[in-house]
Amino acid sequence: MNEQPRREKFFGACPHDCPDTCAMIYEVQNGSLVEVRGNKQHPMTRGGLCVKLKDFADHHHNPDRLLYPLKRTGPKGSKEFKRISWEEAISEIGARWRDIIAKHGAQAIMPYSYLGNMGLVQGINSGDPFFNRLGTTVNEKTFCASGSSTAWLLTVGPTGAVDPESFVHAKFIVIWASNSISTNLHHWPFVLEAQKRGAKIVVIDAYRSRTAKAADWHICPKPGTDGALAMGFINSIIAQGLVDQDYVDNYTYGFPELKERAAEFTPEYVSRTTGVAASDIEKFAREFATAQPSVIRLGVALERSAGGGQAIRAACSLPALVGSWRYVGGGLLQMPLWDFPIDWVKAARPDWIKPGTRVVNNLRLGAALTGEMKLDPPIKSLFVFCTNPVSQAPETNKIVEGLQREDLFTVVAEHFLTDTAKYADIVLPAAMAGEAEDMMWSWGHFYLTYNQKAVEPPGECKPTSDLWRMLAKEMGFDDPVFKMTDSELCAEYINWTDPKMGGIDMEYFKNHGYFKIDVGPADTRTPHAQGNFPTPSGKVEFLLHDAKNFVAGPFRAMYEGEQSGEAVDPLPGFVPPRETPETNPDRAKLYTLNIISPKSHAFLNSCYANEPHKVKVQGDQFVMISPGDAERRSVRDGDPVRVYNDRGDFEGVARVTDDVPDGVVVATLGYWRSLNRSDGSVNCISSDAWSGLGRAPTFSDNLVEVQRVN
Ligand SMILES: Nc1nc2c(c(=O)[nH]1)N[C@H]1C(S)=C(S)[C@@H](COP(=O)(O)OP(=O)(O)OC[C@H]3O[C@@H](n4cnc5c(=O)[nH]c(N)nc54)[C@H](O)[C@@H]3O)O[C@H]1N2
Ligand SMILES: Nc1nc2c(c(=O)[nH]1)N[C@H]1C(S)=C(S)[C@@H](COP(=O)(O)OP(=O)(O)OC[C@H]3O[C@@H](n4cnc5c(=O)[nH]c(N)nc54)[C@H](O)[C@@H]3O)O[C@H]1N2
Ligand SMILES: [Mo]
Repeated sequence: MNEQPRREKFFGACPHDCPDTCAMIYEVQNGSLVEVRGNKQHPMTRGGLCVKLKDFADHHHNPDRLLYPLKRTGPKGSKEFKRISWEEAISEIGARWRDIIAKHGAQAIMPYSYLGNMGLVQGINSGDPFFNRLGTTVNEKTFCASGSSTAWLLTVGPTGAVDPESFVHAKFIVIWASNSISTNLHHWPFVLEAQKRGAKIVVIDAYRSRTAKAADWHICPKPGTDGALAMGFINSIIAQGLVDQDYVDNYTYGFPELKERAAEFTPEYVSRTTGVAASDIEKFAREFATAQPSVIRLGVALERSAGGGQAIRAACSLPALVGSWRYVGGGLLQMPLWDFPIDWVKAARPDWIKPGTRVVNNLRLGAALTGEMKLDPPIKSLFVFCTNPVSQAPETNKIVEGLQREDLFTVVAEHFLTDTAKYADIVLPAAMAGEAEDMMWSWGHFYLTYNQKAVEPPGECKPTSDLWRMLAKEMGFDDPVFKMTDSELCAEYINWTDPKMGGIDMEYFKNHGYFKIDVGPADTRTPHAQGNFPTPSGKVEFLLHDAKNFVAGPFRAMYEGEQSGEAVDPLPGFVPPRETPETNPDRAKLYTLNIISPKSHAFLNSCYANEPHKVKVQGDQFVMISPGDAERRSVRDGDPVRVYNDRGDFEGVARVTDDVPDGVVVATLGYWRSLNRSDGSVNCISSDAWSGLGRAPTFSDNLVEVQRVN
């Protein structure tokens, strides 16, 4: 009688910017998404969802969601909008752009996107074909892993390297600047399994994070000094006679030069620079070399200071030096992404960029919009999707100033009226993951994961892919890519004939939901036991073989020409952070504390930070400070504090704790400034300076001062 209609099930893929890319199941009843579960069949993500995703259906039903296109009626940032139709929205965008192009050229228009959605069809690069065809400014996207990737490519080339599932075989696991329990949760059981089998877990982190607390050994260098630490490890390995000379002779390039460089990094010097005891440096070197297989999981955060890239090159040299690559589970894990058979050229159409088109980096948005960069033509229109720069990009006060320009025509496609969307002239309501078909790659494992459309989007929300179809029509482009369906696009971007695809086709995804690309079995795989590194020399390049020729294959276009203007050091080494009491004493007279701003446990970047039940788990914006530093400022636990430097300020609640060393404060990322105390969040204080490699951000390289708010 009161029989419930049957629940339909669809395959899902978590769309978030996270290494885990969980396989999920959407459950639908009467056309409504009622539950989202992890897919238990999946060998890596195993049916568990994190604190962010465990009520993902509610996220879809959040009453604050944007449901209709909006047009601004009040001053910029006032949140005064009126509802308009999609036809009006698209034709207004078309009209404004035609006018801008006539007066200033298409480069006065700039897209701005990031990994709010990682999907090949709905995510970060989905707009590239359209904007490249239109001839806009190219937005260089180096928020994350660009410094790490540059260092990786220079040293070991585009290899997926160690399978995260092979970690169970490791005996010495180093998690370097990654808070895995919060940011890579589904890798943690593999680490624990290794520990159960006798492995030692070492976390190298600038404060006692959740993951550091769970480790066997926490090594705590001063922020941004990891380059010195890694070079110190190299020196100590050599000094203690622990080099695997056979591996080094056959599969590495430039050992004599590395040895000479490393000799400068005596235990005493490294200890003074990093704050890590000389005895710990020697002990680490000994154990890393002898407790084989040893493996390093490189966190993205390692790149976030002036010397980040150089530090990563040094860290990437360690396993080759001691021959870890010989063993199953030994070596390095950065991003398995490099092995994915995806046709990035088809997905992003870099071949449509006209020669001479200018590039504006996403970390310099404030400088670009305010005129500080003196762009000619200036940016007259900004099109933002899948990112929230007012929360996530550095020097946010400058960005807000730029977004308030009356002559800037800003369009934002979003789920919510974020700190960025509120400054838009036109807001476009975006579909969520369960509402659009997509194909997800991963930067934390070797699975491609298919996301089926489970339900219709609510209101008038549209998937991102529809934007490019509508805008292409409006601008008169009839290239085939703008007429393809989402299903066709999913299939289009995969190189099905690559042996790693194992001969499968789209039907396989429709029946199974995910596929592990064929890189060999995790229990026997040793990808670099005999070298075979995809570098110019085929070896691990301690010394650059040919700096101009460092990227093989399809990634060449992405990394060609290190554009920072600085020559690349032929060897790894230590570049000191820009902002510390030791390296910038004048600045340190005003601001004495190094701030680090890692990820929040219960938010995904700024996603979910507007949802009260997630803020309840995460806590209000807090500032962790050592007992000594707190006492010197008359700050007690729970006091409201202001954190400031010359770039801006934000407020939070003090957490006095010896989890942070003296001289360091920690404030996690993602809080919306409009929901925080005093309209500020952590990126108000961070610098838009690049680190040395890959134009990476320097979020861990900022001095601030903290004062109690009365
Ligand atoms: N819960 C949650 N998960 C996430 C995200 C999120 O916002 N929330 N974001 C996703 C994204 S985009 C990314 S890139 C990944 C990032 O994942 P992680 O690489 O884990 O990034 P973070 O949490 O920023 O930083 C990790 C650790 O590095 C430490 N650290 C910072 N600077 C330094 C330094 O100079 N030296 C050393 N040794 N340690 C340092 C921090 O204290 C922190 O504990 O996480 C993804 N997963
Ligand atoms: N201080 C400091 N700053 C940092 C970092 C740090 O560690 N410290 N980390 C940096 C890193 S690693 C990263 S990756 C960046 C991340 O920065 P962002 O990529 O800007 O991350 P989010 O805040 O998650 O913003 C994504 C936005 O996209 C929206 N969105 C999600 N899916 C879709 C969709 O399908 N369509 C549309 N139109 N919108 C969608 C979401 O609602 C959200 O508002 O932040 C960087 N900023
Ligand atoms: Mo990231």
